[in-house]
Amino acid sequence: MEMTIRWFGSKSDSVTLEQIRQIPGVKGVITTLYDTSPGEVWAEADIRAMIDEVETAGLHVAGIESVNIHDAIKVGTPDREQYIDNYITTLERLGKAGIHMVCYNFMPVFDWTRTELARKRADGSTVLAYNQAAVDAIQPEKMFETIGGDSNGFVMPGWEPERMAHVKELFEMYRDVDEEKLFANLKYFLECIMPVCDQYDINMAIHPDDPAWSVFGLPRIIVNKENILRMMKMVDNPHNGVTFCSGSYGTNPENDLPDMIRSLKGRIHFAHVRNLKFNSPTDFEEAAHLSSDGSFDMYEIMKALYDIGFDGPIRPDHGRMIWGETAMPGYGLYDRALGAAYLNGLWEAIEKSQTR
Ligand SMILES: [Mn+2]
Repeated sequence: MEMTIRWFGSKSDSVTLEQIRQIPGVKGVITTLYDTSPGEVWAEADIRAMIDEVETAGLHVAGIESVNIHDAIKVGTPDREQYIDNYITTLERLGKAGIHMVCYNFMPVFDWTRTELARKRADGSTVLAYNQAAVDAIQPEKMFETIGGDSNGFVMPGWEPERMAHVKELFEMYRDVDEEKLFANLKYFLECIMPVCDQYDINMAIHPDDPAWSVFGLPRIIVNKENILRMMKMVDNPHNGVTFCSGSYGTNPENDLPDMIRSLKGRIHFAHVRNLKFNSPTDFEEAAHLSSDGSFDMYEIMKALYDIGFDGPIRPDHGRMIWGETAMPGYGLYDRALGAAYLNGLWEAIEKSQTR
């Protein structure tokens, strides 16, 4: 595996490349072009500039998170052809520039959903949290005010104001899309892009839906072992793979995370590893990465990744906000650096216990 950190670009991130470079064991960043909208073709010059900026700082771009999918593709409207062509052109340009991993998701309307961005924990740190009763009590369009209004002035990925201004229209677009339709549209999209992925050896890594169940009545399909294996089989190409995100699949305690990892040997192209603390089956908060701070056994998760021979980029995921830092919720420097160091430590111990 290769330890990486997500970076939101010099215009949007409070964390600098120089700081990332000083985290032990981190040589790669996961980034994207933040000025593009879903459906747009990425300009070659912009891709080059992004790579050059990262390389000038002594790091490299280990993958893209994300190249977002236009709603026309998810809904399956006639204009999806144009958007798929655009996506293929972007992949071709990324491949030519030496990028081999692209993360994306297939969630309708909302990306990840949380009900609090700064829940205070006993140690004074703040974390993102989710409470089902709070989601049930809120109108979908009000959700944006919760997420957008409490983010320390940062624009949260997936919750861009331009997008949320159209939330009612988006719901209307998805009115006739059920789970089967969403699966069919995902299959159609993947079959169209696999040739360019084969040509440039680009690993597509679908991010699970977060939380891993339907919210606001919208269909969600990338939620459990059964569905993800169905997706792997329906387009049975090694370039059709997954981002294994422990914090997203783990929102459903019925998901056995190490077992899921083992069932996806050869198809995990990217890993997000973090811990959650469940206060009840319908209320959880993000914890420190350390196993004992939350509900997951992080050793077993890393061991499963080791056992399947995982060699892609991995990153600590959302961190707590600690030590007085002001940053995008979940994406401060300090706790993610602690997470990277901890995951590197687990990996070294697992590796040495296997080979000595
Ligand atoms: Mn994730």
